[in-house]
Amino acid sequence: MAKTETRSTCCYCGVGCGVLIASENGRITGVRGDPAHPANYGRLCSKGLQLAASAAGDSGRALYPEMRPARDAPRRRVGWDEALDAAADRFADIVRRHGPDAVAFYASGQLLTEDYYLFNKLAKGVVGTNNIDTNSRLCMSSAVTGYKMAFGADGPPTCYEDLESAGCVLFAGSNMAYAHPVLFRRLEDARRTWGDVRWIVVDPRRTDTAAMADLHLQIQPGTDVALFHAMLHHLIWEGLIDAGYIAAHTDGFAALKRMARDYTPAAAADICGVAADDIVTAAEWFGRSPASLSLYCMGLNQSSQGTAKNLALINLHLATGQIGRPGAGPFSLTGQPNAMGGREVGGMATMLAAHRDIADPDHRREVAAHWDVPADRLSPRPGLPAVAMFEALARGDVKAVWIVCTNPAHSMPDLALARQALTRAELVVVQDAFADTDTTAFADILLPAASWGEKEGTVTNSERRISRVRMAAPPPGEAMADSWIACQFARRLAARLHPGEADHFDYPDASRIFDEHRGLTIGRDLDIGGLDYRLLETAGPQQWPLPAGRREGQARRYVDGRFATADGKARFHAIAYQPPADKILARYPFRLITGRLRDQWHGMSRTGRVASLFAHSPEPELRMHPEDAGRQNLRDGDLVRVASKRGQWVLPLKTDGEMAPGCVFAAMHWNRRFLNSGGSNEATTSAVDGLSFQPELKHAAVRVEKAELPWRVLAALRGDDPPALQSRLTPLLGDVGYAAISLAASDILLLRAADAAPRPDWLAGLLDALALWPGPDVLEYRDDGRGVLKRVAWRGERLAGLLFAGGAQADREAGERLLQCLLDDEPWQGARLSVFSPGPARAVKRDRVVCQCTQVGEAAILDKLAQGLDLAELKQALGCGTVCGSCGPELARLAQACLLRSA
Ligand SMILES: Nc1nc2c(c(=O)[nH]1)N[C@H]1C(S)=C(S)[C@@H](COP(=O)(O)OP(=O)(O)OC[C@H]3O[C@@H](n4cnc5c(=O)[nH]c(N)nc54)[C@H](O)[C@@H]3O)O[C@H]1N2
Ligand SMILES: Nc1nc2c(c(=O)[nH]1)N[C@H]1C(S)=C(S)[C@@H](COP(=O)(O)OP(=O)(O)OC[C@H]3O[C@@H](n4cnc5c(=O)[nH]c(N)nc54)[C@H](O)[C@@H]3O)O[C@H]1N2
Ligand code: SF4
Ligand SMILES: [Mo]
Repeated sequence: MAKTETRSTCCYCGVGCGVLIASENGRITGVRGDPAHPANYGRLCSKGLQLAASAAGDSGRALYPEMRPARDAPRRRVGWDEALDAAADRFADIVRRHGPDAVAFYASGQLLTEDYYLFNKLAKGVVGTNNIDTNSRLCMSSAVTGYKMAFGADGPPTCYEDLESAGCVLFAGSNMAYAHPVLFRRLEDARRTWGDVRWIVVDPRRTDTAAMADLHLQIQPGTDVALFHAMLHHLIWEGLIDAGYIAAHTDGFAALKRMARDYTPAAAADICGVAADDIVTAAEWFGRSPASLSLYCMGLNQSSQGTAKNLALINLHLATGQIGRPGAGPFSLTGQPNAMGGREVGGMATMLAAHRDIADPDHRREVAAHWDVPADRLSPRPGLPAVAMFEALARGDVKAVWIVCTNPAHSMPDLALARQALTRAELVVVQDAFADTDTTAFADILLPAASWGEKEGTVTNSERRISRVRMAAPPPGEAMADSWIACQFARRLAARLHPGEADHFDYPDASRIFDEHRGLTIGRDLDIGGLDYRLLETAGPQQWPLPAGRREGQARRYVDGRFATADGKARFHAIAYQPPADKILARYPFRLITGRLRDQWHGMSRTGRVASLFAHSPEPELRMHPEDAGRQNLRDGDLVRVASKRGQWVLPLKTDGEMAPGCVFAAMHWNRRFLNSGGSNEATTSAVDGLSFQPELKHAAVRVEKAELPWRVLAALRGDDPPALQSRLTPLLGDVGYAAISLAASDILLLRAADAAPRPDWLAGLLDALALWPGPDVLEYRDDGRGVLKRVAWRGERLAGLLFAGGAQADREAGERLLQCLLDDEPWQGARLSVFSPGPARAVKRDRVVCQCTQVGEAAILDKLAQGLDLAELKQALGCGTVCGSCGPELARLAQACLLRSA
C-alpha cells in the first residue's frame, strides 16, 4: 500500500471532529484536522493531534482471543471459533437454566452506531432480555431523561452554529476548555468577533473555563437546582418571562411558579454558597439577552438530582422562550464520541430502538417485526441500569456479563462493588482493543477488538450530526471489528437458543447494518430515512432528522414551538432541591469532586501510552484549598489518604486556590495500571438519580488525612519500550502502600512508591522487573542500617536509569535532582561516583508543560509574564498557544493571575 489519506472522525470526545488519517504500508502515520468537517473545520485539540500515537499505537493491544480453561486458571490463547463457541455455550446454558434476565451486556458510547445496533438486537432480539446497559448510564442518562420529560423526545434542539450566535452563554457543570476544546475555540472566536457576549459559568471549581467567564457562580456541589429555581424566581418577578410562549407552547407553568416563590435569590444564596446579587445578575443576563444558550455536562448529569438539574435548567429556557431560535436553547454536550448513536439505536436497559419505549406493546411489536423475530421475544420487563446490573452480578442474580468497549473495573462508582460483581459472576466476557485494562484482569474470555482507524461505521456527535468512521489500517494480530464479533456470537447463540430460526446477523458490510437501523427510525422524531452511506460519501456528515426526500438534515429542532409530546406542548417540571446523597459528617468532612484532565482520556488505555499527554498533569494529585490544607498540617507533595465509607486511596496533595474550602478534587483517570488502587472511584458512591439511574460521580463525602508512609522509592528508567516495562511493573503496584507510574518522556518510565517501613522483599521484585543489576554500568550505594539503597545506571556519559529507596528527606531530594539530570539527558560532569555525593540542598520542582504543541513549560511562561509581557506578547515570544489552542484558557488564566499579583 502506498501513502494514503482516509477521511474519518476523532474517537475521543463528543465534539466529533473530522480527521484525515495518513497511512503508509498499512500503518497509521499521522492525523490532521479535516478542513471540510462542519464540527471543527480543520481544527484539532491536544488529544486529537496525538491520535496516531495514542489510538493507533500498537503497545498493549489485545491480539488473540484468550480463555481460562478452568475457573481460576490463567487465560491461554485460543482460536476465534473456540472462544466464540464456548461463550455461546455458556450463555445459552445460563439462559436455559435461569432465564434470559440471568445474562447481561455492558456496552459503551464509544462503540460505533452499527456495533451498538447489533448488541442491542442481540440482547433484545436473540436473548430476549433488556439487560443491556452502557457507560452512557454514567454519562448522559440524566440528559436523556430531562429531554424526554420536557420535550417528549430525546436529543438536543440546538446545533454548533448556535455557539456563534448566542449573546449569553451559561456553562453549567461543564469544563468545556478541557472536555470539548474545539467547541470552546469556536466560542472564543465568537466572543472575540462580537465582543458583547456574556459568559456565566456554574461550577464549584474555578476551572480554566470558569476563569474566562464574566461571572463565575462557584456554587456548593450539587446545589444547581436551587440556583436555577432562584434565577427563575427573579425572571418571574421582574417580568422577564415570555408569557406568550408559555401559553402557546408549554404546560405546567402554574405549579412551577408556585414552587419558585420559595426560591428567592437570598434563600438560594444560602444553599448554594454564592452571593444573591450574582444570582440576580445571572438571571438578568440570561433573561435579557436576545439569545441565551446553555451548555451543560457532567456537573449536572452525574448527580442524585441529575434529572432535576436538567429540568430546572430547561425550565429557564421554556419560561423565557429561549429555544428554537439561532443562539438559544439548552444544549447538552455529549461526552463520548457516540453517546448519541447509542441513544438512537436504543442500546440501553430502559429504551427500545429509535426512541421507542419498552413498556409500549406496539413499540415492541414494531421492533420485533423489523428484526423478524416472534413478537413475544422482546421482553416487557425493563432491564437493569448499570449500577443495578453490577449489584445483581454481585448478588449472583445475573450470572454472565459481556463487557464491550468500556472499563467498569475503573469507571464504575464504588469499585469494591464492581470488583465483587466481576469476581462473583460465573462468566465474564471482555471485548476490548487493549489487553491490560483493569477489567480485562477479570475476563474469563478476552476477545481482541479492532480499534479506531481499523474499522468502518458511523458516529453521531453532540449536535446530532452523523459522520463516517473509516478504516485506514488493518487491525493487529487476530483482532476483529466489534461488529464482526457481535454477529459471530449472535449467530452462534441464536442457533443454540432458537434452532431453525433464520440468520438475522448476516451483513455484507457496515452500510447494510446502518440501513437496517435507519429503517427503524422512519416516522419517528429522529427519522433518518433519507440518509445512507452514499449520501454521507457525497454530501458529508449530516444532522438528524433527515427523512426521505430531504437533501440535508435539520440544524435546529422545535423552531415552530411544537414539541414531541402528544399535544405538542413542552412540559415544565417543578422538582424541589434535594442535597446530594452522601451526607457531610464530622468523620467525612470534605466533598470529593471528580472530573477530567485536559490531555487524558478516561482510563488512559490509549492516551496513557503517550508521554507528551502526561506533560500537562504528570502525576496524580488531590487538589485542596490552601486553608483546608493548613488546618490539617498538610503540605504540597504530602501523600494523603482519601477515604469514604466505601473505600480509600492514596495520592499526593496539591494545594490549589481554585478549589473552594471544603471541596477537594481528583482526576478520574488514574487506575491500577498506574496506581496501587483503582483511583477516585474507590471512594465514590453508587447512589443514583431516581429517574435516570445515573450515579452521583460528582459528590462523595470523604476524609483526607496524611498517609504516614515515610519509606520512599523513586525509580526512572530510560528504555526503548516503556510500555513493556510498565506491564512488568503493574503487577507489583497493588502490593505497596503507594505507587504511581507515569511516562516522564517518550523513553522514560517513572515510578514513585512509598510504604510505612522499608520493604526489602518488594524492592527485590522491583529491581528484578527493572533489571537494574550492579555491574560495570550500574553503580550502587547501600546503607542497610538506614534502609537506603541507591542504584544509578549509565549509558556512556549519560544517566540511563536510577533507583533511590530510603526515608530521609535529603535522599529524596538527591533522587529528584538526579531525575532531573536523567530528563535533561546532558553528559555527566565529573566522576561517576559523585552521583551519590550530597548535592546542593535545594529541592527541584519538575516543570509542567502547559503547551503541548510547542512543549513550552510553566516556568518559562511565568518568567516572561514576570518580565511584564501581556498575553499576546507571551504567545509571540514563546509560540505557546498558537497551534491547537488547547492551552489558551490556561495561558489567559496565568496572565490574569500575574496581573492581579502585580496590581
Ligand atoms: N480531556 C478529556 N475530555 C473529555 C473526556 C476525557 O476523558 N478527557 N471525556 C469525555 C466525556 S465521556 C465526558 S462525559 C465529558 C465530560 O465533560 P465535563 O462534564 O465538562 O467534565 P468533568 O470534568 O467531568 O466535569 C465538569 C465540571 O463539573 C463540575 N462540577 C462538579 N460538581 C458539580 C455540581 O454539582 N454542579 C456544577 N454545576 N458543576 C459541578 C466539576 O468541577 C467540573 O469542572 O468530557 C468528554 N471530553
Ligand atoms: N469518578 C468518576 N468516574 C467516572 C466519571 C467521572 O467523571 N468521575 N465519568 C464517567 C463517564 S461520563 C464515562 S463516559 C465513563 C467512561 O469510562 P469507560 O467507559 O470505562 O472509559 P474508557 O477508558 O474510555 O473505556 C473504553 C474501553 O474501550 C477500549 N476500546 C477502545 N477502542 C475500542 C474499540 O474500538 N473496541 C473495543 N471493543 N474496545 C475499545 C479501551 O481500551 C477502554 O478499555 O467513566 C465514568 N466514570
Ligand atoms: S475536540 Fe474532541 S473530537 Fe475534537 S479533536 Fe479534541 S478530542 Fe477529538
Ligand atoms: Mo462520559
